[in-house]
Amino acid sequence: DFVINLLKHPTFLSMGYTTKFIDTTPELFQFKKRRDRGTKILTYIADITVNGHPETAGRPRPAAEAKAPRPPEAKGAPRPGTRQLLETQGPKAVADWMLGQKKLLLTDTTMRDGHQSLLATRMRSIDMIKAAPAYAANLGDLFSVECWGGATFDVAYRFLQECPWQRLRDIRTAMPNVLTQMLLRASNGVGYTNYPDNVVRFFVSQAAKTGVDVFRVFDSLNWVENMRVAMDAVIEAEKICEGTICYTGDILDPARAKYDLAYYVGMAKELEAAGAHVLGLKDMAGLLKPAAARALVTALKNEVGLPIHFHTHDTSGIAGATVLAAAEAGVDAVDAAMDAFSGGTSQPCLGSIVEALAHTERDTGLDIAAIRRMSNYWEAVRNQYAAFESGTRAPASEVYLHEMPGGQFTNLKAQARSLGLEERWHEVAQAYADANQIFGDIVKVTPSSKVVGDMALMMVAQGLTKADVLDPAKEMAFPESVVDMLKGNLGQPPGGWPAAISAKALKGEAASTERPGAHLAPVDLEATRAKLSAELNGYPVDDEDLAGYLMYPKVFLDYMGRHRQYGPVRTLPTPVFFYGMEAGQQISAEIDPGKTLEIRFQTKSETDEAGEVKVFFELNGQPRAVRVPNRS
Ligand code: BTN
Ligand code: 3PY
Ligand code: ZN
Repeated sequence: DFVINLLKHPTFLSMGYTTKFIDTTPELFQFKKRRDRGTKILTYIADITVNGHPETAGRPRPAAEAKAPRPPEAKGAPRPGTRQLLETQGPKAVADWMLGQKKLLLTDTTMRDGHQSLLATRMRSIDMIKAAPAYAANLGDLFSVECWGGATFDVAYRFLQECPWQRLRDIRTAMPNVLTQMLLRASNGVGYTNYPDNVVRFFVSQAAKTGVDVFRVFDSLNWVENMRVAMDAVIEAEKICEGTICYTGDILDPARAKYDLAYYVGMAKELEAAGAHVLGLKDMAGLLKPAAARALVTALKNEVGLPIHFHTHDTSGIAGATVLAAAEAGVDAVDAAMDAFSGGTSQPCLGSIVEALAHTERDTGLDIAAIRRMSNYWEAVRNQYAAFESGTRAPASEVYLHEMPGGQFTNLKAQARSLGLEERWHEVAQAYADANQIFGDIVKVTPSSKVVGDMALMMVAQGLTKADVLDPAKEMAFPESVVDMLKGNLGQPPGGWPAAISAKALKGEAASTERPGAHLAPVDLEATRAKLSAELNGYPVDDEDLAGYLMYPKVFLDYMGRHRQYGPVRTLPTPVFFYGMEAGQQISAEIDPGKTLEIRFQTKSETDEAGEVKVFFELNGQPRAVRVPNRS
């Protein structure tokens, strides 16, 4: 009959997948679909309530008395900001505006690097989107809000069961006046490997359409040649191209002459010639010391005509001083994280930078009271993610030894723990430094940093010294990522790869010195879309889905499979997403604008003979029960 036909209809079968169907689905389907999504979301809550979330098992729990985060009130309508300047006059006008003023401009990194560096990238979209109206209304003088890219893209699909594109769209809608900023790993997109040129172009074009305004583009070996495809795509989309230098070594240390002042000035000129609108200076590990910042920023301001945007990490505890030195030397913009998400492996403290510069030539003009209110919200948000805290308690000058990026530090620590090497962390740090020297002293940032980390863990696990690794007579199996990098698949470092380690790891296999994208065949986008759609029972694959799949095929498919089972779980409050519900608790989940589910958890049964638990809810006042397996 009609209902059966409807259920078998390919469009209906596929509906469970999408998060965008209100735009595309005829009214006819609305009722059935809504009920269906209700059941899915109850199934998720029931499963987590009975079995717990695999990601928080055995981890510290948020304090029982922790307050629910309440975003600050948005005071008044948003005033036109940097976004309107970009929209009306284009990227060059934004760059000129940056150069033409004395204020130190600030980017807030809380929604990207802040939680990537402190909470293993686990912040959920709902916690960001709730803050966005207050940013628009009260903090419209920020230069930009970094809220996309880096590791957030795959973590959203992989661990948070949500669509990264939807996050971007929602933030953009709720914050229409401040520039949104993303971190793009050039030819590595938001992944760990070089993608074909047409995939990089497709990804950038879609990111621009969905809502990214500023693209910070870097290459993990500082190879400008390998940045051009991504930079050109940003320029073509008429968005702001922040061509970026990754900082490593120490320009003031004669023993690290490979990366001296002349090296950075030379790279800056290459980026300027490649069409960058803004020059990014990305100190991903927090190695730039105050005196070096003064020298570097002064030289860059003298030698290139672009505004300079400085990014650092506070792992050593001294990043605030570096920011102030850079500001004195005339840097145009800097990154900082809202107080509650600052310090340690994250960015320096935004509120303190604002205070330090108040009533000086570089006064930021930002409303410090608005910053405090926003940070209070972020403090309550952070409390919900206790399971993902790294436990790092103090600044560490050891960062100048190992040079690990802030975003990698806690990850590598967790990897070391899982290999039983947690007690030997300081050996891992030394091995990381040794592995860097084995590769000829390279820039370490995603994905090159992961390769150095893999090598370091292998050295500690197998008790290998740098001399052992370099000894041609000593046999060993190198990590796959090391072999891949030495083959040239991430590109070329300055001076090329050292001959000795290449010969040993590649065992005579040839290495390429070409740009990897030059010999990667273009992907047939329409054929891929058709194949993916077929694999998903006819689900209409749009450009965002396709771009996500092209970056991470398996991660995307797994996400879609879980989405079909659990529905729009991104709308659940964070404590419910990670811990389920308490008997008698009631929550609201806004599954579409204006369409809210009222969910009350009543009770659950004992586990039956089939190993299942029956979980009783009220959904919008109606009793509902779902059964889930007891896997605990
Ligand atoms: C993951 O893939 O590890 C995280 C995504 C959530 C998986 C869901 S959570 C409810 C259910 N229980 C599990 O053990 N996996 C799924
Ligand atoms: C990333 O690529 O995710 C980074 O944060 C690099 O610093
Ligand atoms: Zn960073």
